[in-house]
Amino acid sequence: MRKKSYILICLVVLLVVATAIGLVTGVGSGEPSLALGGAEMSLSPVLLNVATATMDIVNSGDGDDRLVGVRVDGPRVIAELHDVKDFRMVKVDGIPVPRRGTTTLRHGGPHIMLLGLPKGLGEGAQMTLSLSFARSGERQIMAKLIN
Ligand SMILES: [Cu+2]
Repeated sequence: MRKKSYILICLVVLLVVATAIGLVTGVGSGEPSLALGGAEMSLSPVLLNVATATMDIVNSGDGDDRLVGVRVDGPRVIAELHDVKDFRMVKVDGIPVPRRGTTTLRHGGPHIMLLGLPKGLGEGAQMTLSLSFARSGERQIMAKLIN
C-alpha cells in the first residue's frame, strides 16, 4: 500500500515537472520559425520583363505555416504566387511551409512570378521582396538578378 502511493506521488511530481518544462521551453507550442535565404531572380527567356524568383524557406519551428502573398518594391511590378501543375504554370492562393522542413521556391515547382519589371534590368540588379505568411507575418528578402 505504501509502495503504491509512493509511485503515484512520483508520477504526479514527474507530470508537474514535465508540464513546467514544456511551458518554459515552449515545446509543443506549435509555432513556426522561418528563415529565408538564397533569393534569386532569373528573367524569362520568352516573356519580356518577366522573371521567376526562387529561394529557400526554412521552417525550423514546430508549427506549419503558409506563404499567402508577395509584394515587390518596384513601381508597377506585379508579384504573384505560382505553382506548376500538369506542366503548366498556375496562379495559386498559397504555398505550404510545413514545420521542420524546407520549402524551395524553384523553376518547375512553386515559385514567385514577377511581371512588369523595369526595362533593361541587368545582371546583379536587386529587388526587395516582401513575403506574407499566414502565421509569421511579413518577411523581407533581397533578391538578385542572376541573368
Ligand atoms: Cu510563374
